[in-house]
Amino acid sequence: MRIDVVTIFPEYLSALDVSLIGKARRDGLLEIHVHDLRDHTVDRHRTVDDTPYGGGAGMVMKPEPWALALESIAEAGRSAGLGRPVLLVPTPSGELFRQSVAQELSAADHLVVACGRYEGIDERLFHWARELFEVRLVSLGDYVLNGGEVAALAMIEAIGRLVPGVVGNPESLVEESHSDGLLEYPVYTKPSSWRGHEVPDVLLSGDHGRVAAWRREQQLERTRRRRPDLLPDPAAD
Ligand code: 6GU
Repeated sequence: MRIDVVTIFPEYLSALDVSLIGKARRDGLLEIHVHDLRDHTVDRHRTVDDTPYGGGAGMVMKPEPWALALESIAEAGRSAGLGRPVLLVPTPSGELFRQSVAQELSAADHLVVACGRYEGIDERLFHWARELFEVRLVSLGDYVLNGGEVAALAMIEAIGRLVPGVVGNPESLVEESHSDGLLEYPVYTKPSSWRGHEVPDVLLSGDHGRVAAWRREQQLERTRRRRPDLLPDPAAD
């Protein structure tokens, strides 16, 4: 998978050099390019923002530097024989980025992430971009970050780890929170007694059937307590 990230803070994305995603890049499983949006400005001050029409607080990102950056990236993908790219736009006004979205996006061969700052990007950019990209505006949740960079890191990690080969043991992708719509069961390691806290007996029993049933119960109980919104609505028929 090829991933291009466009930002005015390229150094923010240096986290993509380390850990699992860093290794996947070195192994050639993920090809990640980070671009400075200001390299696609044409004025002496390398301006990327301006005041909003209609008034209001803050600044809006100008569409033209984005169009120039995205055109050159789309062309690079086309030259490399990649399919229609997905333009992923982290924004608190997007659809919720959930595991199912990560799953869908992990099947793409070219992902382009547009990290906005300030009050956002001129809306016309997204309409223009539909010609070249499948456009998806996505939010991490109901809170506000200063820009798309931290969200982009989270999304790239969630998507990248689903690309075959990136996670060494594919079994670890099956038994984890959200993979089956429920939260993960609690986990324990040695020692079995630690500072007066014990590992549940069933996990020491060696009875795989009982362990599996207990874990399922724990998943349902945790989800009911912490995230009832994930369970089917009992009021629905
Ligand atoms: Cl994707 N972007 C920003 N700026 N803030 C957010 C977010 C995204 N998701 C939650 N808050």
